[in-house]
Amino acid sequence: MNKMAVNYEEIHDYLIELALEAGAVLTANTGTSAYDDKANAVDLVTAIDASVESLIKSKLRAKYPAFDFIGEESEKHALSDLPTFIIDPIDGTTNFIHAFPFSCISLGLAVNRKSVVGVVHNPHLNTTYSAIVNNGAYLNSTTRLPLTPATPLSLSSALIGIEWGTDRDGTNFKIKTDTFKSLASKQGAMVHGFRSLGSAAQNLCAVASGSLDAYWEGGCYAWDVCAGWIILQEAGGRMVDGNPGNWKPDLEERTYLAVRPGADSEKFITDFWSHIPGKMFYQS
Ligand code: LIP
Repeated sequence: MNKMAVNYEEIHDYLIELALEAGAVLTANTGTSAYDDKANAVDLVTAIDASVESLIKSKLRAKYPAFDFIGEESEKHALSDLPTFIIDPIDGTTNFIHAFPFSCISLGLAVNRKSVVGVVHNPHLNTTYSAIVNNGAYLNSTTRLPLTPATPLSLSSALIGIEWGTDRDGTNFKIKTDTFKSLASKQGAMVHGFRSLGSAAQNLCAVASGSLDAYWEGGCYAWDVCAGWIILQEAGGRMVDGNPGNWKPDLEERTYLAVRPGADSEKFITDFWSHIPGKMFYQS
């Protein structure tokens, strides 16, 4: 286990500073950027993703040389116990390309493989969600999360964040679409509805705020969830595995179910899991 002394508050404030700086690049370029395909024609990346990551990486490396760094565009490696910045320079790249105002900068710090500091900044809506472990979660540094009363959870009255993801065939896609159908249908849970914000980090902040009851996804990575995870946890919500049965997922699990603060969360989670017909599998 790593015992390096780390000043979480200083890091939190610095990550906000970096996110605001990077935010100006996002607002100046959204909707105007050319893009490339990664794994397939719906897995998109722009030159701005790479340049924002390089800006943030160089500043973090200079100020915290002993820390490890994982970033979606340039540093994909396994997480260790070391203090590690885990960042997504643009979470919601498809939103960014389409000028749908839900792209954000997601900056997290993990220590001993757990998320301990998180900042999620959406420069289009001027929202900055942030948290430090054991210190609560906040919107724009002033308003404590959640924003809505933590009423009891129930699947039949839930508004749920889902994403289709970039794999559009195969077993994982079938499990997702069958789960969507079972949650939505009259014969199933008949939930109030689904929303897709197109950004894991923004979905997690919506659950932490209480405007979504839950968010379920398979296929995203540690850089998509690191910052949002601690914001959710500090708001009083919980993160479990998106596959049934695992109450303590890893940051690199790749399958996640986030649930807002509220009574009866265990029942809500087991009810939710009962609608998932099988196990999604993603390479770690
Ligand atoms: C995206 C996520 C989104 C998910 C996509 C992708 P990107 O991140 O935040 O929720 O459905 O598969 O991982 O690529 O915009 O940084």
